[in-house]
Amino acid sequence: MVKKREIVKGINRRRLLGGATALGSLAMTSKVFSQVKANRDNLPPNLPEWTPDLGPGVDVNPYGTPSIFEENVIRRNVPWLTASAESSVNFTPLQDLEGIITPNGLCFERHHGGVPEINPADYRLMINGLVDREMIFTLDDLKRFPQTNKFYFLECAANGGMEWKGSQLNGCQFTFGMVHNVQYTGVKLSDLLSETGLKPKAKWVLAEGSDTSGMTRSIPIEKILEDCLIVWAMNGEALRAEQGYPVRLVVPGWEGNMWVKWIRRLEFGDKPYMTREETSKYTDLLSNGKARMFTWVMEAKSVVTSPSPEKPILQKGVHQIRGLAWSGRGKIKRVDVSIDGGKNWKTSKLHGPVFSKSLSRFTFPLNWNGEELLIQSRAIDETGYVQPHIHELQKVRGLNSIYHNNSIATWLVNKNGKVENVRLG
Ligand SMILES: Nc1nc2c(c(=O)[nH]1)N[C@H]1C(S)=C(S)[C@@H](COP(=O)(O)O)O[C@H]1N2
Ligand SMILES: [Mo]
Repeated sequence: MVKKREIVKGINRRRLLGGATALGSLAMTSKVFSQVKANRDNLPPNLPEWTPDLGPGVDVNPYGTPSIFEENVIRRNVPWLTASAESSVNFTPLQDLEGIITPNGLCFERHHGGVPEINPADYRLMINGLVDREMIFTLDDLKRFPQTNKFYFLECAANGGMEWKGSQLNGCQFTFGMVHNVQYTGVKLSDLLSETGLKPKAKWVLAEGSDTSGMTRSIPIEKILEDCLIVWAMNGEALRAEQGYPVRLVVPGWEGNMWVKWIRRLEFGDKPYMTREETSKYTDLLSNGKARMFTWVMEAKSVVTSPSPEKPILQKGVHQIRGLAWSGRGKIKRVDVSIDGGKNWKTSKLHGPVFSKSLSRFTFPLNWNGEELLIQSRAIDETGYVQPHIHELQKVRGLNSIYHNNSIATWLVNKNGKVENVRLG
């Protein structure tokens, strides 16, 4: 491998030349197999070429970025899925992540009307309606309350929606990547409400964003008082602009659409507000022509992140099946793994820490001799709920649904080690 330095926008990046360019352009599955060839001069017992190299020094990259060799680990979108880049979605590269934390730069984004740029000095949160005292808080006001630090997953209700009728997208990223899991820092909404007081008639909240989409959702008061947060930080730093800077709502375990970003107002009322997002959108059309609505909870779900369409098996022998599981009802209790399409199940190893309403990591050892496999995972949460088969969901909801597809996926491992997303009959 030939290596040279060049200055790109003041950042010294190590560029790969020749045979290694496949790594940079490694778009999706077709190129996963182009392995980078090692430069023999760098291998033992030789002194590798990087040893005498002092590197660019500490001032070159004041906000750190991943190694250039990781430039394939990025959010990606599906161009045909949405109308424009402003009203769009991209996906978390789950297949490349370890542990349970999603790095801030890799959290999938879903915007219905672009990303506003909000100067925190101009930020205000208004609380009005059926409260004793209507109030307006600055960001600094919010930070004077006792703070809480919590790990939660956020999953879009449409995650896996394209797979409802059959397998469509051949990637772990595109079929499961509308989920992320970060540590939030903020204030409990119940603490803010101890300042404003609540009228006995207050039963619902309207949460309103300040972006162009006019994002508004109704949330029942029980949920608001149970565990909803107003947050300003994720994974130890300020929220990213695309995740709602400077302040967003956190609705643990419930569909992502309710987690209003760039939140400007909470209005308390005595009934649901029946906004567009909970009547025409985020409802499921059933086969009898009626629609399910207010389907808030994200039920237990899991995914094998490796092997997966993006992570083929490269050699025979021992490997670790790795994956993630989560439930909007609480903690994951167990994850089962099958390598024969669900005929036989074995219990995987669940890695701590296991938080409530957070992603959890599981692994399962696999000794592969080059045979075909049908790999599946099945999550069970602390309430005893078992992740269903797609046919169980279709029986209840018909074939027109998009949202809340938490069914078991199947990865077909071919004899050459390549992996495909398939639907079993
Ligand atoms: N103000 C506002 N809040 C919003 C949205 C939006 O477009 N505007 N999108 C919602 C949807 S549909 C989802 S899935 C989540 C996505 O959060 P993320 O971009 O941090 O992943 O934010 C929700 N909150
Ligand atoms: Mo969403």
